[in-house]
Amino acid sequence: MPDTSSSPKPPSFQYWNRAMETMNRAELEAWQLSRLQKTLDYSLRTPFYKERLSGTGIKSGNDIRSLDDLKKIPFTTKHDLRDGFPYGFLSIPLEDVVRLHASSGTTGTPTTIYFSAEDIKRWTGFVARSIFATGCNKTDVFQNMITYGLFTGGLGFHSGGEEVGMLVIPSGPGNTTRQFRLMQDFGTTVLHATPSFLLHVESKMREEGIARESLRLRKAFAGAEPYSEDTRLRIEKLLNIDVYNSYGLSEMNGPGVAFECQCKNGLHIWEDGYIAEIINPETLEPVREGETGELVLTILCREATPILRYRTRDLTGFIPGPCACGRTHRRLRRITGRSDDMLIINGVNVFPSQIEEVVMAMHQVGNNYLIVVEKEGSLDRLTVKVEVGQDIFMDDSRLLNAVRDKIAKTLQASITINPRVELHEKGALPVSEGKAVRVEDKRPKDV
Ligand code: DLL
Repeated sequence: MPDTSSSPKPPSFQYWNRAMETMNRAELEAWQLSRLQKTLDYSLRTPFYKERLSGTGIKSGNDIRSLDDLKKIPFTTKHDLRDGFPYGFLSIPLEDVVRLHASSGTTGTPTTIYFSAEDIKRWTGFVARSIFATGCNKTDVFQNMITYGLFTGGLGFHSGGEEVGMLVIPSGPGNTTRQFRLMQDFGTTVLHATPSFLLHVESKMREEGIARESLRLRKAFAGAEPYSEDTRLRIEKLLNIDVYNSYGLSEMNGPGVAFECQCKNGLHIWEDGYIAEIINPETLEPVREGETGELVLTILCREATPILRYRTRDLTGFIPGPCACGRTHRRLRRITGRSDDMLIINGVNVFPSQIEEVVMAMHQVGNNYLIVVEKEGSLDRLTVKVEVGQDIFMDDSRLLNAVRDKIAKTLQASITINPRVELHEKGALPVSEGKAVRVEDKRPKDV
């Protein structure tokens, strides 16, 4: 149940579970240690960890005496999860499992996560807490425009929304005309989607002549893929709503791992459910506080599939200092991308997020873009395809040339590579209902 009793703070800083969300550091760490010990006990029942931990001297949770001992535990990778398919990470009898989620990734073998009934309850609690931290409550009408099914986004937010007491519309993604109809018929106040789908919704709204005033929208949760601060500001301005960054991954349940509160200054990682470390992906040593590195997570809130020190590949860092909302759980900076999504173009390292930062900050650019890398002879060729903004007409060639030039120059200043820039009409670039595919790397794989 939410705790809104005698709050000395403005009502916007409402807590779902005040005791857990504002615990002091010592209490939080004591909680983490005891949960870690339990999680280790569960993990030692899985075929995978039985073997992985065999050389470490860890025979039970009690062999971990302090959080510092965490470093005795080896990392777990996506590769390990795939190797353990289907039951290598299962720690309870199958008859006690009530649900599974899976992510297929690109290589085919899925990674599968199992949940007990208690696991589902705990996960739902974290999603409800996240939703509540953004100022939503039971009076909201919540349209969940993200994929349901094996993907965790749909059902995770669905249950969390119900737990908060919101009216949940399980619309799933796609069919924008139907989405607008639902928003109008039921007075939707809160949306959930990938940021790219929210941008698509906004373009379609204009195209279909839906008046913003005919909708009661006030907030949106956007996540499941990286996006820049400029993209957030663009969605907020165009749709006239508050957008909150939502981070999670299927290996750690799904959404509800880290979420922005109303201060919108970093994502609180729910440290009573997860231990977060940030490491240098090359040396595997912890980075200095505040530095960017790879996020490593240990789940503390799941018995059926314990996963220890999981290398997420996601790049972020801790934001030092307390948050004005009063929550004590540390904040992560916006996740800019993954250590494995870096492109090497003629020897220069380029993150797709650097390109997004540039193009989404330019008002001449519309809501969609695509990065294409190809071989031209022995060299790599980078093309950035962008949709033009609404105030630009495709028959004004002088203006188009000037816009193309400006984008190319600004990009070159940021990434030090001279890209080819192509301008496309609104709606001409591919749109995905789920996670956007922003990069097409067409170079032969063995080069
Ligand atoms: O995307 C879970 C989720 C559903 C999160 C709905 C938020 C909302 P996966 O499909 O396993 O799970 O993908 C997880 O997506 O490791 C990141 O690389 C990326 N990702 C997720 N949220 C964010 C975000 C879900 N807010 C992978 N910012 C993660 C940047 C994100 N990247």
